[in-house]
Amino acid sequence: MEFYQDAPELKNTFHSDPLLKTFLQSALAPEAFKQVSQHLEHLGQRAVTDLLQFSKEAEAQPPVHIPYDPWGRRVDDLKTSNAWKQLEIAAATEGIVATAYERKFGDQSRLYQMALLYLYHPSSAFFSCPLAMTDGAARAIELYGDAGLKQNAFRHLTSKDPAQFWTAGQWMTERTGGSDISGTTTTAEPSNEKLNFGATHLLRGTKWFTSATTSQMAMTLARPTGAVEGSRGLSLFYLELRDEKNTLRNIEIHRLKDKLGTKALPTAELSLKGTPAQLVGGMGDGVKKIASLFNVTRVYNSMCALGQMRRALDLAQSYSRKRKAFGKLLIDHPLHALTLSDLETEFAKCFRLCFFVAGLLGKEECGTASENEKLLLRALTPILKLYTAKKNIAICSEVLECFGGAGYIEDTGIPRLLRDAQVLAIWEGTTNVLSLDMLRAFQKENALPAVLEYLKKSNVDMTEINALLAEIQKKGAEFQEVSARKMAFLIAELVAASLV
Ligand code: MFK
Repeated sequence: MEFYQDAPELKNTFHSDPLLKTFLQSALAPEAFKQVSQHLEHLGQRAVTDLLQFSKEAEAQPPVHIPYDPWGRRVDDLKTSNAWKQLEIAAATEGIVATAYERKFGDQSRLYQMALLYLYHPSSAFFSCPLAMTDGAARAIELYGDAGLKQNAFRHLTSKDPAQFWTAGQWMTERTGGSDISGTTTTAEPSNEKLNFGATHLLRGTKWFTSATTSQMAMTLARPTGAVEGSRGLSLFYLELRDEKNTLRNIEIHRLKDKLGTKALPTAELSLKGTPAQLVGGMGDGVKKIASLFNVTRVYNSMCALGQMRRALDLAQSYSRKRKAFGKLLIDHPLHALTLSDLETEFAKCFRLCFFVAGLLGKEECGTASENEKLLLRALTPILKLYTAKKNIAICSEVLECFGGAGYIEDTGIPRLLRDAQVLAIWEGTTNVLSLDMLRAFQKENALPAVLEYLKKSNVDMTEINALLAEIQKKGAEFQEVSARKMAFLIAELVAASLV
């Protein structure tokens, strides 16, 4: 009889994740744990049944940009698959964003919501990306929005009703830069005319990356008339992309980006041609205000990396129990077993870090964080994001290898893990930009003492970090900058060790 290899198998991703269960059991009150675990059990089942199927279908039917109607009128329609729409419906009904704002379990609601995201992401074909921006926009509106935004947009962003649910885009990147946004050329001209949805300005400019351009609203940066050059002159704006007839509001879509991965996610390049927009939180401080948004999306980025690591490892673990080589299962080869066990150790470090930071975020949002916890959150957010993104790439690459040649073949689904992993190290800030953001937190907000105090209390071995800090003290600012990345990884390792 001919030999055919059995495929790896996925089981309910909540049941098959002892780390998640144990963590939540220790972090939540018994009644909260009971309710949360029931929901996660349900989502864990969907993650290996209908959602998994939708994610495969969405990947197989990527979005299409239709610039003109048959008669030559500019329409800029973005067609997405039915599966992509189903993933949005599931996100709304499962409350992947809403759970964080219902705050049913007070400051522990973020843990619940992030656990949902962690299970949802690997079977979402990156619908998690629009959700990240949706959550970030909800947070920015909570902090800076007026009553109108809170009653309207915020209510949609945090709805569990698919008919009411909105997603948001975050449009920062222009041709001049994604990391350095000081060269933003989009202008905002005040308008005396009565505009829709409380819009105050008309925006003109080009946005180079706008993910989830099918979203109903976006937060963006623009330079109001008369504002200074550089990032100091930028303000934060809210806009609704389409009018009642579903026509884009003076927005022209140039094209969809042909990306390395995240193929189901519509990411467009577009021009704003007098697009109505509402100033959020008053004039100026645009970067600072949009930071409230990207600090949330950075935690999402890490949770997505974590979910993806888990999925990759689940597949490799299953395969190692189905695939035989040299007369025995892969898992019975000590070297293969050790490789998997080392990857699990790396995953576990990321898991602890992710949920630690999610816990701090929940406390900050609910006003229960101490001053030191706020500083810890500020410093650890970029550190977590850069660390988990890199670990995910390394784990996905190694898992691909665990499948041998099959891991290199598209229709096994394994190569997509690696392609998609790569975006997480870029999206919402590269490793170096985030390392420098950690330094910004140390310098501008004096967050280093809070980090050191936390580490000291945790009794981790601080020899290496103390030596690095002493060297920086001696050699000065330039050396501090080139050491930023090393320091970020070192702190990530120490905090992870403190959480064992
Ligand atoms: C999922 C699929 C995706 C599909 C494909 C997408 C591909 C990728 C597309 C992209 O382009 S992703 C890239 C997105 N870009 C970013 O995430 C931005 C990265 N850059 C940074 O984070 C820079 O550090 C930053 C733009 C913030 C630097 O800007 P500035 O203006 O030079 O910073 P500055 O002057 O230090 O900070 C201005 C204010 O904001 C300061 O406050 P003050 O006015 O009170 O002094 C800062 O403290 C504050 N700030 C900056 N970063 C902050 C922050 N506050 C809190 N948290 C932060 N992280």
